[in-house]
Amino acid sequence: MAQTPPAPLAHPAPHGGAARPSADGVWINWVPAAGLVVQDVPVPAGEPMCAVVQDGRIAWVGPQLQLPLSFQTLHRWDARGAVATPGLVDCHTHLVYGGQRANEFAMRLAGATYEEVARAGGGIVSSVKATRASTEDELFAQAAPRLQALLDEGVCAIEIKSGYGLALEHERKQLRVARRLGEAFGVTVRTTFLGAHALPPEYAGRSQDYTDLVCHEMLPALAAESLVDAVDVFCERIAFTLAETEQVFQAAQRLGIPVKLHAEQLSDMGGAALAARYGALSCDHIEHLSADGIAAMKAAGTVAVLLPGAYYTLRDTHLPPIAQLREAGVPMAVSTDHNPGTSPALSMLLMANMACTLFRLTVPEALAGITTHAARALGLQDTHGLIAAGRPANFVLWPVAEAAELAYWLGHKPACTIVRQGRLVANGLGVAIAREPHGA
Ligand code: DI6
Ligand code: FE
Repeated sequence: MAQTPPAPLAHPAPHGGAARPSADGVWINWVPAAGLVVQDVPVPAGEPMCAVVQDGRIAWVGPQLQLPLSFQTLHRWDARGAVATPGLVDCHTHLVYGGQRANEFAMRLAGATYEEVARAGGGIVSSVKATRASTEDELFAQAAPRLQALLDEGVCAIEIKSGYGLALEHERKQLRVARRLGEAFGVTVRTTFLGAHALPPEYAGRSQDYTDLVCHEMLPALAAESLVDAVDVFCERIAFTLAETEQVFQAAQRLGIPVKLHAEQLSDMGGAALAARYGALSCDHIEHLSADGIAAMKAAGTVAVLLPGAYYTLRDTHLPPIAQLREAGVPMAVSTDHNPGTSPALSMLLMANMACTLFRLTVPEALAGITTHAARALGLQDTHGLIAAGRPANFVLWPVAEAAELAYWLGHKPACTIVRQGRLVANGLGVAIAREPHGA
């Protein structure tokens, strides 16, 4: 199939990135959120912590009083007792799309179900029309403020899926916009190819033909352009069958690309067990996940990604099997699932709140869910999701008295101080350089 060679990616950087000041120095006087900080020496309870940032990476983390001599002369940033978390990780989003779907929100309020809206020609396919009709620059301009809203709340890594193009050139457009957003905003973006999201109208009744196109043309072409960090499928009655899902996974495997799955959202399709057999990074939604699915995920080290925004928006009542996941020791991540149909959510803290209130996660589980486990769901467990030596400096200082406040407030965006990719990108706390020794 003849393709116009893609133009080189543009690199406009009006949104931060290298223009922001370096965060190098010693960050003193903060309190770690439990379990999210790996210190280099043991820390007596209540002792203020400090982290050394050098060349944009964390060089050392530990109690302030034990700061190694070699770092004593670096300048200091005084966090004045703020609570620190790693940079948040939003591990499941459909952030790049044309238009919006408030009309469907109204239809559902009038009684239509998500499946009915989809079968009536709304749903994903209506976003496909708007996405196909948009240029790369238009998609960038529409997604930018959404990304900014997430970044303002401390997101330092984000997954962005395709899946509203459903044809090579339009899927490419979405993935290129995702990459450009990462570069322009100075944030880690992991792209996921979700060509198997819905059957495009021109393939109506020809599901196998479209699956073949996804496997044999779209995925190999986009992978060759380095646009695909992972491959996802919507495995569902209204989307792709288990057999079609496996074909896509096989295509990903041939290219050495990791997989993840929209699994058991509306029904138990056996998708999680299949995904686990392919060593999936994550199975997402999983409201209808079975005991077999849980066991397979545990054995494969697959992360369970909980999406309370979609559960809430669809007014779902079938809870994911949280107690069983917890008992099995399957890591649980929490994400926005930002998309125009089922989760127009733009706050990770709100998702943490909903994960607690709707799904009964504990606060530490929810906070690990939006950091450590979310990083694992993207294969970023060695670089993101923990404050630890050797990693790029991505952390957030919060103006709260205790970490539980991060999941407690509803719809409040605390003015935080954010270090992203080693740069001070927001400073709501007004952290200033303090030159006194030991932050006295
Ligand atoms: N599951 C979802 O929650 C979104 N996609 C998916 O596979 C919904 C996408 C949409 O309605 O636009
Ligand atoms: Fe989704």
